[in-house]
Amino acid sequence: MSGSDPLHLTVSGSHLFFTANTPDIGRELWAVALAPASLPCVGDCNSNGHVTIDELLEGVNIALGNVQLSECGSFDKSGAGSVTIDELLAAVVGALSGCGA
Ligand SMILES: [Ca+2]
Repeated sequence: MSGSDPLHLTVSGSHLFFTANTPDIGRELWAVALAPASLPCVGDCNSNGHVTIDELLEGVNIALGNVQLSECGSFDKSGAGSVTIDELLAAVVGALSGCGA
């Protein structure tokens, strides 16, 4: 996509929308479906596509330092080596409204 100058990247639902230039048509709107695996599923320790209460508790314990991050690395969305409040909230949202597959 070099030289196509993609702009206006916006994620809405399960799609990424953006505009890009093509030599034939000029700037037009594109939409790319995001694969389920690319959606964040923070806190899904066993990678089954669901965040459960016990997984949330695991994340809280990691944040408190009671449990090693290696017990559930999927809480560390930012890759910073720790679990932060926003990552716990992301896990809660995943538990309430679903995530991943
Ligand atoms: Ca799970």
